[in-house]
Amino acid sequence: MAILRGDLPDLGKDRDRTYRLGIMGGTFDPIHNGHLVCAECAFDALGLDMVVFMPAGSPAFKQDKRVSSGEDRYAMTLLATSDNPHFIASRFEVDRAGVTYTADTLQLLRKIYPDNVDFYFITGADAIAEVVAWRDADKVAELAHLVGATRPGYDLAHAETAIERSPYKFDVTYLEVPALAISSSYLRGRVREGKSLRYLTPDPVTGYIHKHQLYGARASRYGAGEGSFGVLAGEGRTDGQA
Ligand code: DND
Repeated sequence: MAILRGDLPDLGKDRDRTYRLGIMGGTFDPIHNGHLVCAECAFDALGLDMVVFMPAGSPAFKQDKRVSSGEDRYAMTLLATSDNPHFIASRFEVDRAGVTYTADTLQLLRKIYPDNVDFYFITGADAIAEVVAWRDADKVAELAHLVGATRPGYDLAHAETAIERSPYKFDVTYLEVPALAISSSYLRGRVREGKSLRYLTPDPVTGYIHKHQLYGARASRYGAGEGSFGVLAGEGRTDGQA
């Protein structure tokens, strides 16, 4: 299989040091400030060199759900990350055929990067308990450190028990990020109801959603309107309502 370096950051050149590459995987339907804050906190706390945001091409756990196209999710991810010098949006998973498994991604990245580049897969702490059941979880444990972002006051017992009981040796760092009870489904619901997304996701993402009529949004003739950004609830495309 040909491996495209494409849009991945060029790390590992200085053989006298170790590099830390953060990987923020997600469906990102749409990407929001929770994802961005989570990645920024991981960047700071773990001394990462870069964080690559990778929208999943065909998300493994969402085969029975409707998800916006990879192109739309990638475009929104690109818009959301474009003003941060240590964030990069990558097409690495979007361009891969078939169901997107994280273990496959990590194995391909391991072939691309020299061994002085370590991988830190960033995820919400809620998802840590599920990682043990991911396809080829042993490979995930072997190839990446995990970063589990928690909210203040979040009970880690479920995640810790799952990791302890796993036959594979996961290296997990838990990281408290500011309370952000934001989710992609919450944003989609707001769009359908004609409500503002301001302060929940970067404005260019909101603009993209309305321009491309995602999640039931309908662009007005003159673009975004005040507050509701010109959305009419319940109209327009229906994809991405998973
Ligand atoms: P999601 O569908 O949960 O992404 O997928 C997360 C990653 O797991 C993707 O890279 C998937 O390919 C991978 N995965 C999932 C299932 C199975 C397998 C792999 C497999 O290989 O078998 P979302 O867009 O919903 O969220 C992206 C990330 O952001 C998640 O880690 C989520 O927990 C986290 N997140 C937040 N973190 C902090 N504050 C918030 C958050 N909302 C979501 N408010």
